[in-house]
Amino acid sequence: MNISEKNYRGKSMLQGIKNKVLSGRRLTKEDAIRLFETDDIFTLGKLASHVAKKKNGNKAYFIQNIHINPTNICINRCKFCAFSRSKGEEGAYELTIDEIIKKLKEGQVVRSKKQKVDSSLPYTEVHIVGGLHPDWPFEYYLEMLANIKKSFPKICIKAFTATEIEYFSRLSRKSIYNTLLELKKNGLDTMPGGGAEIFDIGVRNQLCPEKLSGEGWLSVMEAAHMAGIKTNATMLYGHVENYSQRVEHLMRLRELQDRTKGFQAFISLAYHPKNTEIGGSYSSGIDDLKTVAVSRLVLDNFTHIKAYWVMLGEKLSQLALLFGADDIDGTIIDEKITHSAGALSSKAMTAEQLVNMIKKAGKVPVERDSFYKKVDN
Ligand code: V47
Repeated sequence: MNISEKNYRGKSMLQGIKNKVLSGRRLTKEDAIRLFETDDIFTLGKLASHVAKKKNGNKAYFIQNIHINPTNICINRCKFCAFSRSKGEEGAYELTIDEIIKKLKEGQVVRSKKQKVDSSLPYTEVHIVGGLHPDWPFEYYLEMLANIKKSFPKICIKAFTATEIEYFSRLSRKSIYNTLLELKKNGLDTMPGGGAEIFDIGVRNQLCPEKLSGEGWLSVMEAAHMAGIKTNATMLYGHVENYSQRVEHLMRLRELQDRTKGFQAFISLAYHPKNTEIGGSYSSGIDDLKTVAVSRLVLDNFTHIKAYWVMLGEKLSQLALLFGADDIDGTIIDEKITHSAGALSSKAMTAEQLVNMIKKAGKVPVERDSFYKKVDN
């Protein structure tokens, strides 16, 4: 590496970007690519941490939540997904509504024994996503929401990716907007950010040709925001994409957020390769930290950047709190999607473990609800 190349990748290349960040100016696509290309990970982390502190002080959020995946049967067989099965294939499953309620009640027993919380409110949030089931009618999902709300009136239901919503609108023969309103009427409170993957058409054709397009994902999210439903946003990285495609993805999210202000948090999802059709390798720790930091710097109109401990691992997500993240997600209870693809993290964490992780990173733990309001236990 010659001197000018070293400068390009090292400290001096970041000086202009540093000035922009410190004076609150918006980063361009070229700036963001440079940040990904830098070797100066410490300056990058410090800059991202500066922005995170401006937005959220020294706080780091977590939530007491549970993940439920009603079925892994899916008509789309995305090549990066190790969770989905075709109907009739070994390992395929589908839960009845009673089984879903039972799972929520089982979690309630575990938690109330250990933590002595109000037994009517085992978690503050249930996160529900699943495959696109070939036979379930739209009404099944409405019934699912309504029954959960009836059994647990205080729980917040964060459910269904944009991909599922678009599928439901085909099942119900309603517009996306009316489909969302119907779901909301039956108990849908917020939506997770899954299914975004990488918006670039070329990458999407390699990874998930049958899936809703990037444009489609963005327009479902826009409709959700118009319907008064807050959502998250994600980006799946570390498979076949390049930095430019990652940055373009972030730019598209930033542009939509400028218009709707409906995104609550952004989560970069580290690709896990085990048991998937495309295979490949795990992302490096440096790439994970860079991706968190660049997201924090580019998404200047997002209040929260989540370091999802399931995908980053407990130790790296703790470090990500010093690289621009302000949230590590939650207790989860039984994570299936990433663990099918070889996650090395545990499947669940207690609130005590999350608090401990945050404190040891020098941050102030704040238990939040689905809308980032502080929860007092
Ligand atoms: O939609 C699938 C991704 C997502 C793999 O909004 C994979 O708060 C890595 O969206 N390796 C589900 N990722 C997870 C998700 C999520 C998680 C936590 C919080 C929130 C939130 C959202 O996981 C899928 C897909 O994009 N995924 N397979 C894999 N092999």
